[in-house]
Amino acid sequence: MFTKENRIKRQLLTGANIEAMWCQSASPTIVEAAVYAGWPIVLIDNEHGFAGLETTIHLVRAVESAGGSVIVRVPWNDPVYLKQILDIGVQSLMIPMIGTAREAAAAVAACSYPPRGWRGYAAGVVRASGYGADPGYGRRANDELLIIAQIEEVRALDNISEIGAVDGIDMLFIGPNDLSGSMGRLEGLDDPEVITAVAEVEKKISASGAMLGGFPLPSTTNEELFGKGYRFVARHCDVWLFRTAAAKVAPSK
Ligand code: 3PY
Ligand code: MG
Repeated sequence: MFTKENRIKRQLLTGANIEAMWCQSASPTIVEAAVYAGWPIVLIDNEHGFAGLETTIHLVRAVESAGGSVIVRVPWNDPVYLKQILDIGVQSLMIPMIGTAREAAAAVAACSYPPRGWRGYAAGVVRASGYGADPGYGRRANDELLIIAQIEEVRALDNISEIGAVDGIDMLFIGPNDLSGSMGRLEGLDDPEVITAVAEVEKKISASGAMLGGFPLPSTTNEELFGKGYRFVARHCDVWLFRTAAAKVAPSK
């Protein structure tokens, strides 16, 4: 019988740290190749990547066919898009720009079947249940969710402990690019004030009870971040890897 457990959530709960490659390209071929190249987790970016819902389903199939798992960053904390992404079988979600506990709770409710939330129900026919092949999907779906809220605005900084305490929020992921922008220092990832702010956010998240994740500052290595208690780091991106590799062999260097 078809059953699908959230392998990424299991890994994190058993204490393993994870890394993922961002997918901006919307290319099923590239994400499939990434898994075969040793990236079992692909972070499909629907916020800044090109893929919408109908392409994302092909990206998910490509990653899964190679034996990998996906996290999808949705464009916004939008209950309509969240339920559609869940119905195509995505269990691990990253939601940008969460600034308050109320917004975090709304995200959890949008992703959860009643009584925890108000996700619309079509479990008998959606891809998430194997089009009905898994009659237990509706009962288990809430437990298999991994919800990652991004902390990336000044307005969130005083609310981190409340956001991290929201039932159903598993991880808080720092977005230093948007955080620097909201501080009036866009592209200032080397700015001492941005570096200090990120360090303060790291401390607050670690004290909140939620897991800590993030996109590294240029001055830090992934190993340093894991040493500081990060559980998830996503640094490399498919189109950047391709561009840098292509530039090395380009005829006009
Ligand atoms: C940010 O830095 O703003 C992010 O969202 C992570 O890429
Ligand atoms: Mg961001």
